[in-house]
Amino acid sequence: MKSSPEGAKERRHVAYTVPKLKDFSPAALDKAAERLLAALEKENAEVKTESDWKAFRDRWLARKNGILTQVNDLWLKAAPKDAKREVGQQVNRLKKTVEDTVASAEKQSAAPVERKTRKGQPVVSSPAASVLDITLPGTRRPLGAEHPVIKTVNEILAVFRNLGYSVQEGPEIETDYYNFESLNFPPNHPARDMQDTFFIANQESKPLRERLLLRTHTSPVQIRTMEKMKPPIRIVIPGKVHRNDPPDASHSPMFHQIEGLAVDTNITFGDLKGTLDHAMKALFGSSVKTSFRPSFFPFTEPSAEMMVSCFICGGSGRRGSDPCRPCKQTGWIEILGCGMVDPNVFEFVKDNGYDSRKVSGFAFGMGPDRIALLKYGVDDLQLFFQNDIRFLRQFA
Ligand code: 2U9
Repeated sequence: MKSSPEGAKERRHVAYTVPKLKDFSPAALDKAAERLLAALEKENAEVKTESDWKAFRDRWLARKNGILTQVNDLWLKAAPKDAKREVGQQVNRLKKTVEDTVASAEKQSAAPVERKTRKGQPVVSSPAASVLDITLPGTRRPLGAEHPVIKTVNEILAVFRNLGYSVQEGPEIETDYYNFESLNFPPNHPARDMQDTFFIANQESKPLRERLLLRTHTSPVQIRTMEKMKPPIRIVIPGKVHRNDPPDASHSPMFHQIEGLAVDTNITFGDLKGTLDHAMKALFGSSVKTSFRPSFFPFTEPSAEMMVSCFICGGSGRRGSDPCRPCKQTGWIEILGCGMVDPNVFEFVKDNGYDSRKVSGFAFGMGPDRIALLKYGVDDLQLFFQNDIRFLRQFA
């Protein structure tokens, strides 16, 4: 109720009063009810502040001389016997409407309560918030779930934690030194092209090894860890990595890796095979077999690729009468690359006890996105990164 003088002038000339009824016919009653409800709507719209609301409420609901009380007296009590029931129903309907209108008017009239946010800015909230109607349904916040790739990463990390490995992580934006040079990729060595990535701009003024890029593998974290921790170490390193590859069903400019490193006195290739064979049985079931075939990586010598017997077709290469697509009917799935740490790599951390005459180590690297594709029978890597809840919630 705007307390400005002109509002008063405007309301004064149209204030509604409850008329005495002479004609109690349904039509006359409807007419009278209509006029009353019109006045109610009009006055309700004028309720702006709390005090407006109080005046509005009292005018319509006051036990003594409120409009509803007058209606009771002038219409119901005054109605002849045969019209009592009809008038009674009409008056009850009006009563309900008036009470609901007054109640809801309170909500929009309530003056904003001055509440301070933690940062001290005023929070404008209506006291309606204070009279919380707990019967109202809450705003259901759908509980998210672990992303299938993260679920796979955590399953793999759990296997190595149980073997006494600690999880190390590091920066996605790396220097040329940690991502390439310290991992036996000399400056301008063609092997670098196998791991082309995204280079941070305007670095030309810096020495090459300090130039920043998006890491192409999590191996830099192993170097950073060996600079901090003396041998023996057993670490696994999960994380996002980047390659300058166009996205398709099996490639993405951003994907995940889990690498591992174990360095101690007299670590052998046998330790590598035993450790990975155990890990694969823990991950894919005790019946899976592992097989290693020679390979090459700049930071390991000798190097190998490790296959596991297909955990989808059991190694037969067939699923019933159909060919097993995940293992391309070979019965084997290539899971990771590995090898004995190249002594050249230890050169970069020899001051911290990594003397390749005294210690040796093995390392491995796998792509958990690809393992998740196989595990969940998904044939398009992009589905993992498009954030389509309809797809992702299947893995909840
Ligand atoms: C240090 C020493 C050795 C990490 C290794 C691999 C083999 C490997 C691939 C897995 C999936 C890359 O994303 S992928 O295609 N990685 O096959 N990674 S050995 O060797 C290291 C790392 C750090 C200090």
